[in-house]
Amino acid sequence: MIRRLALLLYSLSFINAQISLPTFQAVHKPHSSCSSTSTLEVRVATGNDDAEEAQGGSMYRNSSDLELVYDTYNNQNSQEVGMRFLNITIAKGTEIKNAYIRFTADETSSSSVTVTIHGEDIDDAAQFGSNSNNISSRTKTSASVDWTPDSWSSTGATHDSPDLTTITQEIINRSSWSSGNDMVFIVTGTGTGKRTAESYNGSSSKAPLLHIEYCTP
Ligand SMILES: [Ca+2]
Ligand SMILES: [Ca+2]
Ligand SMILES: [Ca+2]
Repeated sequence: MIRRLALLLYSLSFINAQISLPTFQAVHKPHSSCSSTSTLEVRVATGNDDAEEAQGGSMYRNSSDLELVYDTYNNQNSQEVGMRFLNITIAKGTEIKNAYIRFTADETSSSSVTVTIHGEDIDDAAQFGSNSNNISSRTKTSASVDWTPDSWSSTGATHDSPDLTTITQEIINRSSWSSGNDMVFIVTGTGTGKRTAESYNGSSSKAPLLHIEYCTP
């Protein structure tokens, strides 16, 4: 009886090994398509490529800074902030390895704040217009990333968003995405905290910078 049980267990473990081997290989598929990575960095390049939309919907495209996201100025209050990056020369479906937006502090702030970053779910994002709700009316990606920034304690210091790979990948994977299209990211939030970043209008050389690392075939 014991011998039969041992045999049974032995055959079960053999079958198990036969079954589990291909599964193991499928899970640990080597990334042979990604022999090296390339980096693309694109900074906001015109005044209307970064913008704030007031809680009431009015557009403010030439502000010298981008409050992420609460701004008492002119009752902007809980803003939606948009940034558009031109000429993203990455082919459709390319595997994204890392992505973030680098902000430069225009003012210091340590208030408690959490913001949410989405992309615009579109093939080729348009420049921000002056019509009401020009940012909030855009379709956002399913992917989003929450960000609770550390204190910004000196002006001119740079601060990177968390990894935005999921958002970037969703846009790059769109069926009609093509290399050279333009990409928009949108920052929203709740509460009355903020971090104040440079805009293009405040300092063109310190405007938000999109950094993407992607697989080179
Ligand atoms: Ca602007
Ligand atoms: Ca300012
Ligand atoms: Ca502003």
